[in-house]
Amino acid sequence: MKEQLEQIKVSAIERIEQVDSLSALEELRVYYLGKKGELTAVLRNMKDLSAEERPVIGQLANIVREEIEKRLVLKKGLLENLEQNQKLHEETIDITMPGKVLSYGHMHPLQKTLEEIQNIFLGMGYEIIDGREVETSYYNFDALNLGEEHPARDEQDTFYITNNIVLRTATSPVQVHTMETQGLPIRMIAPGRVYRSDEVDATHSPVFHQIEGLVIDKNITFGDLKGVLAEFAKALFGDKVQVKFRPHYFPFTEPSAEADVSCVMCGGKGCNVCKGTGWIEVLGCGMVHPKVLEMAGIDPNEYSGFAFGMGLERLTMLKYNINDLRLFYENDIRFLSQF
Ligand code: 2NM
Repeated sequence: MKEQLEQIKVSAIERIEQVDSLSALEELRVYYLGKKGELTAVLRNMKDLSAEERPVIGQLANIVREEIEKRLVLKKGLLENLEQNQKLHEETIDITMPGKVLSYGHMHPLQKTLEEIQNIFLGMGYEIIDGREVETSYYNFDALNLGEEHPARDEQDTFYITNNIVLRTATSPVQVHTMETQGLPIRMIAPGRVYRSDEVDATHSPVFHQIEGLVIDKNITFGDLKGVLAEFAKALFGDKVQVKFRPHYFPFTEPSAEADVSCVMCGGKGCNVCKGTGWIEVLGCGMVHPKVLEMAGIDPNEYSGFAFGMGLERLTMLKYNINDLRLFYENDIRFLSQF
């Protein structure tokens, strides 16, 4: 038994010496000292020994156990040190490496132009009023003096929800609601999404954005219209642009006009943006038709007013020299981050 204990000691010391990981070391501890370990197995046989031999072997067994335990503890400390050093080495931080670059969000060019336009009108004392995108055909057509046979009512141009509910084709219904409910005088703009049943191409989209405006008070004249809209165009495109008004026709205004600015690209000399004319159309406008005032409950003998409408996409394309409207909706960061 003495030899057996000696042999356990020698083999344990040798294997502890050779082990190179904490988990393997733990396996060795269990193998030699555990409940089913080699040393325990030897001690279990002590009952077969004589009374003289028992204390001698018992003492030897204790010495062997202590020796193995001591070596296990030493080796454990050694391995822990080693692992720690290796970890520290692997996790070295290179403080000269460049940091992570955060990419910031960016305001959409349409939103930028919208806010600019809103600020111009806010500065002239206008209110910004919201409306619904789903309208009755009364507010979208009838109240604007578009007769039953007006081509804009055609199913080919308008998205119909039912016979008399449509996706608004302009923001003018907001003006009509305002005239009906807000009281006078009125100075407002209505920006928002509008819908027309168009095929997508470089200048058309079934969903786009308009900004319409309305002024109603006593003694409002076409002179007021020209003054306000010329100021607006200069504020948006720069002091140097010239503004002119051409006669036009809209069913909801009389007289009606379109406003042009001298070409923002060539300054009026003629280029491919203005198609050689030197002028670019930027908005439609006119004096609100007496019938439209009357239908909204405003007496046209006492009050008059002007209204106007413009396309946000078109103005933004002119302002930033963008040649394809689809770019606004594709959310390509390479496009968006240019503005
Ligand atoms: C335009 C051009 C001219 C317009 C008219 C009205 C209303 F409701 F007062 F009659 N709202 N918007 C108007 C007038 C819109 O867009 C090209």
